[in-house]
Amino acid sequence: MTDASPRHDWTRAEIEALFALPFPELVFRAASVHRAHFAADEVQLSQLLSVKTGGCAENCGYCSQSSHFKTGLAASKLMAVDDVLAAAKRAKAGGAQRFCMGAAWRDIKERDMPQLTAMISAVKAEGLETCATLGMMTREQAQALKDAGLDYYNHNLDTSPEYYSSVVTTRTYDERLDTLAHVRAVGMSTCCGGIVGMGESRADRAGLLHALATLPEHPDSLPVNALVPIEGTPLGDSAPIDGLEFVRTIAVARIVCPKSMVRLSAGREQMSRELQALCFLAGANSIFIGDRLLTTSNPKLDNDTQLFADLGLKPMAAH
Ligand code: SAM
Ligand code: DTB
Ligand code: SF4
Repeated sequence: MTDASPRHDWTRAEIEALFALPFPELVFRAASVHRAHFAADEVQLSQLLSVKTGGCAENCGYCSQSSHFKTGLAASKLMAVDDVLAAAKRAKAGGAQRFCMGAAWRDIKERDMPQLTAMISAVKAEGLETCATLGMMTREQAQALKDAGLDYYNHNLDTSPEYYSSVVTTRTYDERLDTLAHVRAVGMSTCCGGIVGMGESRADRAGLLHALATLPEHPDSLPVNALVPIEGTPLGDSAPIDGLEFVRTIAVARIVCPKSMVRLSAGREQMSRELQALCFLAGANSIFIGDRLLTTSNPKLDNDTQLFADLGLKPMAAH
């Protein structure tokens, strides 16, 4: 039987062995670990808003917002606080517990800090959990965002250390790890995961989960995104990941980071209800709701409400 206590000494060989288990055995083990730490019928609900879209200096090969690729996306400036607040109120009314503000930046510029801190404080005052994903930042900036009321910072490792430079060359894995260290140092919660379906191997998926499971603290939230192929990007023609392999990735994430909220993230619109149900069975216990992610679409709230009713799932109370 798989031990449900968190461990930080996972080896890659152990993680690869989990991936190689017979599918029913892997899902059974993940479902058992899930039940040791969570009510298996409860799902955490987050909602995204792109507060600054496009024109990004990084060259992430999956992203619609990189200025390196012609994706046809119009760039826009940082949104006004009132407009962000209005979107947060709509998200809360739709059932979101956590509101995540995303910006297409390589890193945070000091000149934007006053507007960011005002935005975070306003959303927090609405009674929502706050999350932001704004690129790299210094420890001082992390502290200022926390002081403004930021609960979570999303910063993904995206793939294995070895495959990383096949996807992005304008920053290093170590730079990602540095920002995550700043987030932990100021006592903020981390949201950190990756993307599958970028042409990586199963060994790379194991490598990503190994990197996450051997962090000094496991991510509080662990998003597993299925690549949404964007025309004009280097990964725009990628074939979709096999559904069963996606479920395996969720299941292994649940086992190696047993207390994390494992989020079934981007790519849900392209998945059948049955595939999503398998993901919940394999230990996913968080999703994005609302009909938009950052620049791409997400299932309509009515469809998710119906899915939850049909599966007997309910929203998790905010932490
Ligand atoms: N610019 C910041 C950064 O990269 O950290 C924050 C925003 S960025 C869009 C947040 C995350 O979204 C990325 O790390 C990546 O994991 C995910 N993402 C972006 N484009 C995606 C796509 N086309 N399909 C799946 N996930 C994607
Ligand atoms: C995460 O891991 N996935 C979210 C959130 N963190 C910021 C973003 C998904 C973006 C999907 C592509 C888009 O809509 O642009
Ligand atoms: Fe910029 Fe983030 Fe997109 Fe990379 S993923 S290009 S850093 S917005």
